[in-house]
Amino acid sequence: MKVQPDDLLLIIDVQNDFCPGGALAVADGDTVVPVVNRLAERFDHVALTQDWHPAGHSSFATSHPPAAPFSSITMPYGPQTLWPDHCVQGTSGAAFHPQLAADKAELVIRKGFRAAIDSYSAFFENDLKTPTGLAGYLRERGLKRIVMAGLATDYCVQYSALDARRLGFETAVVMAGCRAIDLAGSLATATAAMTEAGVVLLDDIA
Ligand code: VGL
Ligand code: ZN
Repeated sequence: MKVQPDDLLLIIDVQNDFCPGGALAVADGDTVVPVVNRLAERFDHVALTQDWHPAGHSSFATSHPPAAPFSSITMPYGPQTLWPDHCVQGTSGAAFHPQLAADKAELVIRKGFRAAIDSYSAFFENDLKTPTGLAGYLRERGLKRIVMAGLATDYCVQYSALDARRLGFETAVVMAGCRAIDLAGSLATATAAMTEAGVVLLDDIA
């Protein structure tokens, strides 16, 4: 893939809580940092997402005793996996990885800040209809193609990529810059769903 001036690199949730030692650590999550930093040098437009939950968020298992982390419940908007408390607003776990080249980003989209609803996608919350504003930003700025990388492949990256396709954006995911949570085969399901939706899965961008 040749990077064009009106492409956006969207770096998903490269935050301390998704890296080793964090509250919802993704295996080798920190290894995406040098990859996404290298990608960021190639793009004229870079945006970041930041998972940003209030304490006591409804996606936390601790809000639904005695439910265990990684179990699933039904919320008014559908099934919801329950997570360990993570990315609580203002905590060091919610901060970007210290080596992430965040300065170049022209936009930071925070998501999951409504107590009653989770948000995996950079575009819509998990009710699939409350928008974050990212699509409007992209349209107003004339950015038509989105290249994504970050954490986690099978959750926030996947849902962001599927929504981007649904909204009509050309969408690619750079797999070298992603790592997965992989709950019960969720990585294989995610890559199949993304391919089916027309998301281009790239190994890397040289
Ligand atoms: C994520 C689970 C809960 C992600 C965020 O960034 O993939 N996963 N919150
Ligand atoms: Zn979250």
